[in-house]
Amino acid sequence: MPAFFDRPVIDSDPLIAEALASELHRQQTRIELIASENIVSRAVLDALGHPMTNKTLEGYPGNRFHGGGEFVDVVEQAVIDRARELFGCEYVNAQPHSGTQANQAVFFATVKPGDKILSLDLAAGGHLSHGANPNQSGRWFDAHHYGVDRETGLIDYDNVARKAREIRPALLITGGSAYPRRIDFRRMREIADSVDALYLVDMAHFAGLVAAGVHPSPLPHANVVTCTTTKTMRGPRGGLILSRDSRWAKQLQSAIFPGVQGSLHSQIIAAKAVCLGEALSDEFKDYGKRVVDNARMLGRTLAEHGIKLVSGGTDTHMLLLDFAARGLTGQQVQDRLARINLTSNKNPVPFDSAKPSQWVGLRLGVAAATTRGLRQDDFKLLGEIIARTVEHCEDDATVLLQEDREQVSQLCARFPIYA
Ligand code: DSN
Repeated sequence: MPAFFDRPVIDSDPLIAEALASELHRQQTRIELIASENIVSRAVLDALGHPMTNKTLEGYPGNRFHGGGEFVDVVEQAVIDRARELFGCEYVNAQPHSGTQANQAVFFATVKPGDKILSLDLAAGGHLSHGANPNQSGRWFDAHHYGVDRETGLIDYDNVARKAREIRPALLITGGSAYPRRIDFRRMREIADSVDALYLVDMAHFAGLVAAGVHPSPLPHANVVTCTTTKTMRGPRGGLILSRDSRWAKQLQSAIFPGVQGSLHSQIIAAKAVCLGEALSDEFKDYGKRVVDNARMLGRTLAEHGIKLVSGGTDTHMLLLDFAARGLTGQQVQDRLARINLTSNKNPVPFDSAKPSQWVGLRLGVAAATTRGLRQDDFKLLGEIIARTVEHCEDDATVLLQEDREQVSQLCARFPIYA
């Protein structure tokens, strides 16, 4: 057999092998606090690195354009069956390559170019693919946005209802990337119904919490739900479309293929099946509960140290910190945290500048570190470290940096990943 089939990347491509090894080391030695990230199981990695990646297939299980799909049919059907059980829904599409493509397919199935859509403003925590200007969705649709209340940081449902009456969108969207609170799905559906709009919930960030039973499910209320299998779901990169409303099944099937995608990513579908299998376990329920407890502890600790949290706290895995009153940018704090091996991302806060370099927010998420094993006491410690970092963001407090870096190293050593 040619060496090609068995030679590891370390022998065949040292540049890439070194980057892969460095990335693993980075993950092992830093605490990940980016809310859209998590740490997948060895079983998910096994599926991702499997020769199933060689298989090209279009269509759906039992009805493919190419031969040889019998084993991919098994894994795709497993995604469908497991997602149905987990989320209590009839319709599941396992194939979206990402959350954005899942949303794109929902648009393709339910609205026409030029139609009005109404979604959460990007700076208030929405998502690019919900009609933001630079995204295709912003170019193809007449996109309008609702925000949050300036004082509370919460969605003002009366304002959404007013906007919906004024605009009369074809599609009302909730969910996004940086809204840390629960959404009133029932109220949103009532608003959508009152103007004959369809209701789409993008639960990309909190899907794992819904799966674990620690967050209300949008499925009973939305016409269509999309999510990713990353983030709190703790699985591979990719998306899902879910619905209890079978009226949309046919359109959604053809919207993904051949509408917005071609061949499916077979090995990713296998990894999604593994992730959903894990999400059905008691261990996952416990993980979901710990995520919520840890996020609350981190929020409480930060607030006790005088850090302003948008909306005053969190109901999810995510916190949004606002440094406007301190005269700091999110980038400054992100850079300073990076120096003590905490990874985070700058983020706009509601009503923030349009320029990323001037954003005054920082988004934190606890899912990855919770998967790693950190518990509430550890998040209390992390909250104290983060508060101190913010306090000293502009000094050259080298001793503090060293102390904090050491504490983070100890946490990484206590909670190792990937032997
Ligand atoms: N929307 C981006 C985020 O939340 O970080 C990627 O999923």
